[in-house]
Amino acid sequence: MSTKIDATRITSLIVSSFAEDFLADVKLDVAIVGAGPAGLTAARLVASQGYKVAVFERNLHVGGGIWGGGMLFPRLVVQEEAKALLEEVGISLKACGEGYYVADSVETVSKSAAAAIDAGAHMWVGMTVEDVMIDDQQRVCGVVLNWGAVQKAQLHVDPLAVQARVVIDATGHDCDVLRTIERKIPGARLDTPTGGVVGERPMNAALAEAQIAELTREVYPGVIAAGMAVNAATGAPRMGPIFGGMFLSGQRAAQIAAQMLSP
Ligand code: 48F
Repeated sequence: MSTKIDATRITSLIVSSFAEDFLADVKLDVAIVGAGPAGLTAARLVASQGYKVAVFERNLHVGGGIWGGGMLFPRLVVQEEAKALLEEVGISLKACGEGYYVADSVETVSKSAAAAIDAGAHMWVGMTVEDVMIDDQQRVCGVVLNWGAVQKAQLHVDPLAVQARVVIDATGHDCDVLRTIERKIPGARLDTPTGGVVGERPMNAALAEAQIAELTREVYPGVIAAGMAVNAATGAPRMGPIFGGMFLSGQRAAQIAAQMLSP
């Protein structure tokens, strides 16, 4: 039997499928903001434990800073400590000696995203988290979403809210969720050296990679910071195109989220 193509049937399939899936995500265990290496790794590892996880990414594509590698050379370097996290999703690594490995950016994004989806995480692209929801104790209990295109066009459009027991700020250098909390919750104290967003320091790859998994933590009640977001929040240095720390931070964020969710 051949399919009879009907444009309005296509429209209704797109709208009804979107509505059905989005409504299923209005109450989540974990909302992950940002689909870079830290967010994708956290998504895979929390979803694989059976939790309901969604990733919200403001761009129409996932992968964050992986695509551009170092200065648009689409390659990334990882160190021995992170090797297993890439290999377990099938990413081929070229061993370069002294504990260095090189991965292809396109393969890394594709396989990291596919593995997160296969583990049960839902991906929402083109959606910006523009605010958080708080409860009466000022704990973050969800994210507030708008279309990335609405934000870019600066349209006056009210957002929609999604409840989450845990939010992971994996927004990279921006640490957008934490900056929103700092700006909008009077008296909010973040678990950082200053109680606020310190801002990332200049590059020190060795120090940044050594610290990042350890720094990954619940920075504000209900919010874990992971990846570059935790470095930016706590005043740690940037590391450039060595990415192992991002995967390790995503792994740590998933462990902390599971602890926060366990009864
Ligand atoms: O920047 P990104 O890849 O963050 P990461 O996982 O990894 C950092 C590395 O890529 C690189 C590095 C490695 O050494 O330093 O920079 O910490 O991914 C962050 C994602 O978050 C999205 C953004 O588009 C990107 O894809 N994002 C940022 N703010 C928002 C957001 C927001 N408010 N709502 C939704 N997505």
